[in-house]
Amino acid sequence: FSKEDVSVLFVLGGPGAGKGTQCAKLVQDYGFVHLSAGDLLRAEQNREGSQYGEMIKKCIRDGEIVPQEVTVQLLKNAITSNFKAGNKKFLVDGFPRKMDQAITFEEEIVPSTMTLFFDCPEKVMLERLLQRGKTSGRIDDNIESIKKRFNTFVETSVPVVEYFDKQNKVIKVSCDQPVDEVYQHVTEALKGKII
Ligand code: UP5
Ligand code: MG
Repeated sequence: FSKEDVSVLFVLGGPGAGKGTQCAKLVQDYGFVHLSAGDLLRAEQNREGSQYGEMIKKCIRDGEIVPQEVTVQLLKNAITSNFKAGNKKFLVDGFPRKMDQAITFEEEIVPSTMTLFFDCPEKVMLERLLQRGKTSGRIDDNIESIKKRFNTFVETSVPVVEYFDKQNKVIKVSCDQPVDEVYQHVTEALKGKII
């Protein structure tokens, strides 16, 4: 595909902010393809024969960012195969969360149209993650990992949001309300720009 053929909306926000939940709703109503970088990494971690399995597992458990080469390639493969199947509009969820990823993705794959940023108090995110951890089976939904994820978010990922904000490319939505209320704000904010 060429850069003109596809559009990408980055979806960012702290751990447990509700990125995946809101993306699922946008997929239903507006026909985006939802690509969660975390989901792609977990699938790669579990893929038989993957040379990256152990490394990904360790990074996820420790809330660290997997080296960009791995994640960018997974996203590129997913966009390419979805494009071949006729899809052109992508929600890239939980990526880029480090500056090097942002630059590589926009240079080598496609510049993002906008970034949808979910703003959420840490206390709310913590409650959501601990609640989800009771049943999620995610190796990073425990208090030790959650603290590390919050640190990485503040130190490494917030600067990426600021970088796009300086380009006037961030749509910020507060997500400390019930799912449907947040979604209403999301659709209002995206109307006329993206949807
Ligand atoms: N919930 C959601 N919205 C709610 C609402 N409005 N009111 C009440 N409850 C709400 O939601 C989390 C929980 O909250 C759910 O139980 C939900 O029902 C409830 P969810 O939609 O899953 O939130 P999300 O923001 O998607 O949280 P997630 O845990 O997926 O965020 P992370 O960013 O931490 O996880 P991700 O999978 O993106 O990344 C995991 C790890 O992968 C990273 O820590 C990192 O180690 C690695 N990674 C990389 O290395 N590189 C990358 O590029 C991406 C990931
Ligand atoms: Mg998610």
